[in-house]
Amino acid sequence: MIRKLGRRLPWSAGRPPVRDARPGAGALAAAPQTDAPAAAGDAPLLSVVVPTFNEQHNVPTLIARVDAALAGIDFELVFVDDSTDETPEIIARSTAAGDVRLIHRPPSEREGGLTTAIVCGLRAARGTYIAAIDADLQHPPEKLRDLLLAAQSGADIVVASRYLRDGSAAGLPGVSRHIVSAGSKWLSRLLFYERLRHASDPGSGFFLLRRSVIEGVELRPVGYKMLTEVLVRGRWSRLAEIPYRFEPRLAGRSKAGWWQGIQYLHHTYRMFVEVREVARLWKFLAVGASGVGVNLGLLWLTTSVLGVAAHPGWAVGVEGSILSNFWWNRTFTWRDRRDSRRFGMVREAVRYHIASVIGVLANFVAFSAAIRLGSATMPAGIAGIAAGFLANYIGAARFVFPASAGVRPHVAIASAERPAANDDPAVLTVKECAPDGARSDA
Ligand SMILES: Nc1nc2c(ncn2[C@@H]2O[C@H](COP(=O)(O)OP(=O)(O)O)[C@@H](O)[C@H]2O)c(=O)[nH]1
Ligand SMILES: [Mg+2]
Repeated sequence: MIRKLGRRLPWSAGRPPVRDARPGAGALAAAPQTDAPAAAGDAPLLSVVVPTFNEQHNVPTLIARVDAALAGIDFELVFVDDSTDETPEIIARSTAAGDVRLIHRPPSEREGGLTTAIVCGLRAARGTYIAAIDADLQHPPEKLRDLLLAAQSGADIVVASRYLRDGSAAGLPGVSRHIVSAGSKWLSRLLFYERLRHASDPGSGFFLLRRSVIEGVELRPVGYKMLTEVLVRGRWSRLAEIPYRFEPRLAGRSKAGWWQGIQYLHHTYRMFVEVREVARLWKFLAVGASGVGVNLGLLWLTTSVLGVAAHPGWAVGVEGSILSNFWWNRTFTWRDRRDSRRFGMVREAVRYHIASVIGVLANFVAFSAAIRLGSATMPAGIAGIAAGFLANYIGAARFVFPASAGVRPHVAIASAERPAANDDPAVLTVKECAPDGARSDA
């Protein structure tokens, strides 16, 4: 099989030339590629994207094990490297059976670290299926074949999971990493339940997807959780999971630290705000909390400042909070489903009032039932609020903003175009790896 080793030539300054390992091949920076450029139909079945940051002692074993695991499969390895050690030179000397492509990012292009490296690799990958795997052998390459088979059997995304029976997270170094891993997993699943409820390990760095899942989808991850980004923003309907044992690092040190925790929170916030069709329940809850403030504020304003009587003041407070909640839910929680036809907003507002009345009735019924069953007043009040909230939410989701009224596409679409083909597909262009959301041509 033809081997190609590409690198971004503009990034080569200041580093020793990367050499092609084939007998007689010269330094790539000096000698142009002699391999025939891959034709459109020459794309491999599988691209394996490997982010590397100072992994010189792990890369030879990784390449050998990927090679053995994928014997007989048409694949390419795409390294996205930010190393300051000998990693790129070692990759260049590889003798893998699959194509090996290397993208070495200069310091000025490394913003975002690991996840932007993976996005870069995903965008550069040419395979029908694309996998991501760490270079430190914490992810056993032997599982790649199983992941591919699961995708070929119909799954859009296949996740290698530590949290299934027969899987294990034992290789995580230290108790704190176990706590952070489990905590972030549950927070993500709770927040983005629409997309993650079936994902046992949304923080896994080891996964495989059909390229259509991310094609035309703008990816804007921060930190380490690339899979969560793909699951939340990608276009997929079938998820498969395969258990695996997360091994200790073969060599070298982890680059993860407390900073990744901050980045995780930033990333979570970004997805919460930017992705329309997730976390609706929580957005609805946040809007409801703001409504309490509006209600009490108006009550105070009318009765204490303007001298209005208590009951009219109460009515203004309640109506003001209903209208404010309606506006926020229309603008934030269900903004992709709002009815933009003539009088659409009026229709929605009327329905929202009906849903609110039903919510109050549900509150009353639950409160009365709890009292009848012998409950004290406060727990009964809480039961009433819960029932009212639920009825309100279901009413808003099904009756005020039903799915059929959606007029926007399922996910945000940025640049759907891949950059124009390069003469030599083994040499990646700067554009090809510009971070999503930061493309000049987007
Ligand atoms: N290109 C690139 N790769 C990185 C970066 N940080 C980590 N990696 C790679 O991502 C993978 C996982 O990183 P690691 O430090 O092992 O994180 P851990 O497994 O969560 O402890 C390894 O292959 C690293 O070499 C980065 O900033 N840039
Ligand atoms: Mg690791």
